[in-house]
This record gives sequence, structure tokens and C-alpha cells, in this order.
Amino acid sequence: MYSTRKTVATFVAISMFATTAVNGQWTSSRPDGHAPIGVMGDHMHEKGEVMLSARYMFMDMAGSRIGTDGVTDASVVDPAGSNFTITPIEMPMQMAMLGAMYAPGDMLTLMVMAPYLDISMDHITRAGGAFTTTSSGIGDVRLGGMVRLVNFGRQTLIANAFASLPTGSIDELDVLPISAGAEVQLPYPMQTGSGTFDLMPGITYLGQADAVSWGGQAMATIRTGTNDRDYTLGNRYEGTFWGGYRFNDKFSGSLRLKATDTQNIEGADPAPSVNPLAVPTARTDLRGGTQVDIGVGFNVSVPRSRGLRFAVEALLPIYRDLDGPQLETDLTLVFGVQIVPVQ
Ligand SMILES: [Cu+2]
Repeated sequence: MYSTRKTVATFVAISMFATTAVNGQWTSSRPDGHAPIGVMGDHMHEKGEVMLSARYMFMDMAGSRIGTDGVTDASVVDPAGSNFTITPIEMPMQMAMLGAMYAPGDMLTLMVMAPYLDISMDHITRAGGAFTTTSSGIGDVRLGGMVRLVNFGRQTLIANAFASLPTGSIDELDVLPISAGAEVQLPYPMQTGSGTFDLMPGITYLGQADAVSWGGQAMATIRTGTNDRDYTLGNRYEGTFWGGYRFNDKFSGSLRLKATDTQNIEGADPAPSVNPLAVPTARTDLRGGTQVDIGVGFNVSVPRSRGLRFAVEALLPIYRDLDGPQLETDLTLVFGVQIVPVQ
């Protein structure tokens, strides 16, 4: 047993050394040296490097789902159906996110990301009416670091340690049909922040060969405490794997699988306008669910440009199991530009 282990260990050590000697180190300086643009905190920088980034994300949610089955909007407000008097029918969300990365050393890269959200939600009522609520503003700022755990040839393992600060709003108001023209507290999905200090631990694995690359990331969002409106958003767990193909020194394409599990809300917003009997978005037990998406992306690395990059990724769901009725996410689009002005 011991000798078998020793042989295996020796073999692994030799193959790692051989891989390193033949192929060199994992590098971010190729188009697929960055993950698909929808992945955050995937890559590290070399000592002294600064990277600035801007992302634009569009997410469209339309139609509701109970479990794995889609349901009609009319059935949600039908007295014989789910028995709500109001249901959301569509929710387009846009997000702009500015980011900065800085590597004080080769083993550590620091990162900060600041989102701005623009949310809109269309509803229908049992009485046959329709109305829209909107909210916008700064979301929760994320900051933290990535630590290189091991480098084995052209593979690398990174520990992610981020925190999400409660810079977003949990006090977004708008006029509802029942509020007689007054602005009142909006339900949970219309808020731009969690209201809590959230921990985001994760682990990222990256590998490269000459024409292809691959990677995976697992990340959790763990809420701590209760926010000022007496509730805590559910924790979120994400796992993703991707493969990249480098067409040449400028272009790469990627395919990605992403799974997200979101928990329900604990506690509840005491505002009378967040009425769980009226609308599913006010129900703390109808926020959770599991979704699996397929992503197709492209990265462009502009040659002789001090690390100027453009990237796009589209994600489409292949599996959704929601505590519902809950609006389902049909499409996520992410565009990004990244530049390394200091290297
Ligand atoms: Cu970077």
C-alpha cells in the first residue's frame, strides 16, 4: 500500500515537473487567459499590475414558474389558482459595474467592484389593471482578494475571499395602485442591496493547454445578521465550469455551465405595502430556487494595447426549479471592457 502510494506520488511529481518544464506557467496574457466575462474574480495579476474594468449586464425575467413548470400570468391572479391579486409579469434589469484590480504581489490580487442597478417590474392585477414599478441606484460594493494557493505547471488554484458591503438600498419606494399616489416600500426583488454584510468565499481552478483552456469556480454568498428592515436575504451558492478555445492571439470563444442555488428570505419586511397575501414578490418563501444556465462567450484581446480587452457572454437557462410562483430568468447578457494601464 505504502509503496503504491509512493509510486503514485512520484509519478504525479514527475508529471507536474514535466508539464512545467515543457509548457511553462499559466498565463493571463492570452484572450482566454480571462474567464468568460460573466465570471467574477477568476484571474490574478502579476506584481504591480492594475486592471480597470467596466461591465454592462442585462437580465430579462418574464413569466412565472412553480417548481419546474411554467405557469400563465393569468393563473397566478386567478382566485382558483395561486390566489394572489397581483403578479409580476416581466422584470428587465440592467446593471453597470465598475471594477479595479491591483496585485501587490504575485501571490495576491486585490479587487473592488461597484454596481449600479436599474430595475423595472411590470405587473397585472386580478381586476384587469396593469402597472410598473421602478428602482435604481448603487448596489452592494464587493471587495476582497484572490490568493494563489498552488501553481502546477499550466494549472493554478486560487482562493477567493470577498465581502459584499451594504451600500445598496433596501428602502426603495414607488407608487402602487393601492397607495393612492403615495410612494411606498417596494418588495424584496426591487431593492438594490441586501442590507447586510455578506461574505463571499470561493475557490477558482484554471488550466491551459496551447489552444484550449478550462476552469471552474465555486462561490457562496453568506449573509450575516439581519438588516434594518428585519430580514435577511437567502444565501446563494454558485458553481461554474467553462472551456475556452483560442482561435488566435486576439480571439477566443467559450462554453460555460453555471448552476445557482438561492435560498429563501428569513424574517420579513414589516411594511404594509410588502403584503405577502397580495403579490408573490412579497413572499419570503417564494424567493428560492435552482437554475442551470449554458453560456456562450467571446473574448477579444487587442494586440499591442497595454492589455485592452473586450468580452461578451450570453447565458440561457436549461433547468429552473423555483419556489413559486416566481419570475423566471430567461436571458442574461454581459458585455465587458478591461484595460491594464499600469504593468
Ligand atoms: Cu484583472
